[in-house]
Amino acid sequence: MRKPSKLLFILSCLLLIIFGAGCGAENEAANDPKLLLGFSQIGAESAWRIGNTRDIEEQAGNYDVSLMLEDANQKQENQIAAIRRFIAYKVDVIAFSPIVEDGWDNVLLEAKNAGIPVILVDRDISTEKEGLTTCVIGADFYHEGVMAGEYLIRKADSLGLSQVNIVEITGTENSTPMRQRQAGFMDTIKDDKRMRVLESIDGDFLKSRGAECMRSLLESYGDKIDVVYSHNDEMTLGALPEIEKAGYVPGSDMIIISIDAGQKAIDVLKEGRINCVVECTPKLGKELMETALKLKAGESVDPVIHPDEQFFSDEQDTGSIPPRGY
Ligand code: GYE
Repeated sequence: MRKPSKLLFILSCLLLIIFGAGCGAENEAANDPKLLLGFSQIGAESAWRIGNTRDIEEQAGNYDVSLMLEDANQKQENQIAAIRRFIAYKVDVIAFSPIVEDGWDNVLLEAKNAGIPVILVDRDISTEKEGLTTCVIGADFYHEGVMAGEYLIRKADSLGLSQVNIVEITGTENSTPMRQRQAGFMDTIKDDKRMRVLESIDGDFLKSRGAECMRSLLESYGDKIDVVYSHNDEMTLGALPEIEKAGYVPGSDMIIISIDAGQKAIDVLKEGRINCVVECTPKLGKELMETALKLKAGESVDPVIHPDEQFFSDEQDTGSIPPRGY
């Protein structure tokens, strides 16, 4: 009696070890994400940015990517500190949206020395050094500026204007969208003799700054202003009430051109108080996850990935524009 029960005990232990270990491995696989991604977001300055963060979180879930998300509260030093934490944590891939273009060399060299690939999301950097980043996933901001300029030329033609006085409210100084949206627009209108830029003023992509800038532009130029070209919806939405308070009707007394095409600006376009909104999609999460997974697998990736973008304007039936989702 004693021998068989001991044998049974040993057999049960063996079975437990074999199956137990098997189950453990399965559980581990189920809980083990495919990749650990550190992402430093700029902040929450606009509907665009909030939509971008939401999309990245959703897509991380869809692709089984474990996301370490850090919000830099609009400060470059916070982004640099976040990247250092990602390096210390030994994430598989680092991604970040650089608030400005300069000043990243040191921290990116640290990431490179740690062997962690870096993806730029939304905005680009400027550097003399080779191989600090793998790719940039973001809009073609130059083309957005071109679309805004081309719209203005068509609008001036259709209204038969002989002189067009423009004020420009720009995004964060030294950021890629600010530089490129300005360059694309200016290059497009520069040979048109009717166009004159009265002033470009820094609105930092913020609604409150958009209002302040517009107040100061109205004080300086008043009814000389024919066109307000604003680098994002938030600043445009800040500027519009100021224009109205000063007694002008935006959309007819002044041509209003904006960028982003979030839902609020599209609603105002439908009311006729904005004339043109160039699209900039915040939905970069899918490309980000796919690119990060490729990098982890040691595959090569495209150095520049631009989403397709369009524009919306009073030249079309604005009633049929579908919901924007941000
Ligand atoms: O247009 C603006 C945001 O970098 C494209 O940043 C982005 C810009 C966007 O705050 O609304």
